[in-house]
Amino acid sequence: MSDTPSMNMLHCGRHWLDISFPRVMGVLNVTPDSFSDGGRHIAVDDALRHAERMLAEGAAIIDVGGESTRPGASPVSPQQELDRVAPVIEGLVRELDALVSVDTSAPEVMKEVTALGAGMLNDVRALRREGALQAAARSGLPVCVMHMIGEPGDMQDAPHYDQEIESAVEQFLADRIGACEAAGLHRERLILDPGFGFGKTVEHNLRLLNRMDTLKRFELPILAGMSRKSMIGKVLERPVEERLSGGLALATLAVERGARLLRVHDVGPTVDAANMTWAVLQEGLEP
Ligand code: 9MG
Repeated sequence: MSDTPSMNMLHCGRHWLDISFPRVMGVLNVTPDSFSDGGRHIAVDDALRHAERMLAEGAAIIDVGGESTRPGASPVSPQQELDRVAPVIEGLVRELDALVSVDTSAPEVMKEVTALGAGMLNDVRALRREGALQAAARSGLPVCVMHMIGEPGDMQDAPHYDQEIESAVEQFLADRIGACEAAGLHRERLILDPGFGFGKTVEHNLRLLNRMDTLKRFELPILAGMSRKSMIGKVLERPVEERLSGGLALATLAVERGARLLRVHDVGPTVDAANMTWAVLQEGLEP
C-alpha cells in the first residue's frame, strides 16, 4: 500500500480508521449457535460484553455477522439477519461508540445497518448479490470484498482452479474492483480479502498466504481472516479451541505479506503479534 496519508485513513461513517499500521477486527457472531441459552435479551447483552472485552484488548473494529458463513451453512433471509444484528449494532454504537463492520451480502441489510450507524460493510460474496453493488455504493462506507467460489453450503466440495490460486484470486478481485467502480463505488472505499477457507483446500490456503503480497499491486488495504480456521486444524491436527498459536503465526505472516486488517477471535494476543511484527518491519518501537 502507498504511504500517502490519505491512503492510510479509512472514512468509516462517524469514525476515521488509521491503517498506517496493522489493525485488528474482532469477530462477533450473532448466529443462533453463538447465543447463550438465557434468551434474546441476555444474548444481546452477552454480545455487547464480549465486544467490550475485544475493544479493551485493542480491537479497532467489531465485525458483526448474523449469517453463518461456515462450510456447510445454509443462507438466512435478510429479515432474520436484521433481527439478529440490529439490536447488537444499536448497542455497540450507543453504549460503546464502536466502529462496527457488518458481515452481510444482503442489500436490504446493508441499507438498514448503515442507518443504524455501522461504519464498514464486509461481504464474503464481494457484492455479487442482486442490488448489493448499488446498496454498498449508496452507503458511503468502506467495503471489504472477498474472494470465494461457490456458496458456504457447497464451497468446500472439492474446490478446483484451472490456474494457480493466487492468479485466480487476483483476477477475481480485479473484476470486482471494476464492477464496484462501474457502480459508483469508488476505489478508495475498497478493502480486498483473499478469502482464506472459502472454496479452498488447505494447500490453496497455504500457497495463497505465502504469495499474498501479489495483491499489493492493487494499492488497496488487504484484510486477512484465518483465525481458528480449519487450515490450522489440518496442519497442526488441533481442535478449534487449540488453534491460537497457529493463528498467531498466520497473523504474523499476513502482516509481513501486506495485510493491514486482521479478522480474528483472539484479539489481545493478535494485537501483540501484529504490533511486534510491525515493529520489526519498521525497525522501530512504536506500532
Ligand atoms: C465473515 N467471515 C468469515 N471469515 C472471513 C474472512 O476470512 N474474511 C472476511 N472478510 N469475512 C469473513
